[in-house]
Amino acid sequence: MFRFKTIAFLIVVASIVLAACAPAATQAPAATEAPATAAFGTAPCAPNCQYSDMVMGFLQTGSEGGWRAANTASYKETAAQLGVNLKFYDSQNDLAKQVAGFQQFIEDPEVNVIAISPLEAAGWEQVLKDAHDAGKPVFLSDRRIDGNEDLYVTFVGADFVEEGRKSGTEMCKLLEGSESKNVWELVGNVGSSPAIDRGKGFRETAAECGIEVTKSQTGNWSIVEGKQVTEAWLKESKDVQGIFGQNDEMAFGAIEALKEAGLVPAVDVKVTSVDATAGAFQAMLDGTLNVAVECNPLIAPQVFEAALATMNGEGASLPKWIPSIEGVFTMLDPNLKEIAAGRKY
Ligand code: GYE
Repeated sequence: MFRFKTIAFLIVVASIVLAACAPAATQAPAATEAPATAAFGTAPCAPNCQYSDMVMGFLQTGSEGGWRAANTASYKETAAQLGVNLKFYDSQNDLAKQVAGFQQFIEDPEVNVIAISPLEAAGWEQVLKDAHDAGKPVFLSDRRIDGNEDLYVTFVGADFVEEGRKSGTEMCKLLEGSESKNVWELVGNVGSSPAIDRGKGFRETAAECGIEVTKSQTGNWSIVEGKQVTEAWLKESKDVQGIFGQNDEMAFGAIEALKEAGLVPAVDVKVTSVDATAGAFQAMLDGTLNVAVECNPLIAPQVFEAALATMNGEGASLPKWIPSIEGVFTMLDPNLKEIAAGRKY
């Protein structure tokens, strides 16, 4: 009797000890809890994906000027530095080619993230849905699109409306005291978000000082077309006090046309541009361009960072817009030469 009690006592003690040591029985999840699904775009290597695991398909607009060249270099150089496998697609400023390239990357088994600088803002719904259905996260680079923001992870780029507002504010300062304030606008490619938004922002602040946009036409971001459009306008009328170039190249074209028409750019007719590439600094130092509103092309590091975070399961916590940092430069800036010397683009 005494021994059983001892054994029984020992068994009780043993079971208590064993219970303490045994791994907690995995509580079957309560019926209501859905299994934790990985955030969209999470890659198999998560949560320890490295840049060397990334194969990015990047759809560039084309090669329309200094800003675009700096943006393309930002992608190629940063990818090389980080060890990203970058598949670079040049859309040659052709929307149909850009859509075809996008579908190519959706079907390419190697590509695990897609970035695009959309030529136009509208018409991307179906392609983005296809990428989403294929499990490929999409990042908007430099230009936004109209439509359902759930179909892309984030937009890395500038506030183009604000760039337009800054241009309007600077043109107001330049035309202060001027009897007439007729301004001609050289617009980017029709349908693109920078063209739409810069025009909108410019009109907002320009109206505050009574500026009238009396002529507006696309110059497709190009120096040649910027010159041709301005030449044609100057044949019709010389009643212009300011020219708003939506990018540096079109403003350079206008400056040439003004000179050939016997007008002094930045004096007889004030000229402002957007981008602030090296060429714009030279024009300001030469005294032919009054103001350059910056648009930063060196955004690739932020796009790669967002893509890696997404591959590691953090896509859902990224903001829908990652803004780029930008300033305003004028030909009156006493340190312009030093600033120009320190610029990367
Ligand atoms: O201003 C212009 C380029 O999308 C912000 O495109 C970019 C614009 C830039 O062609 O120079």
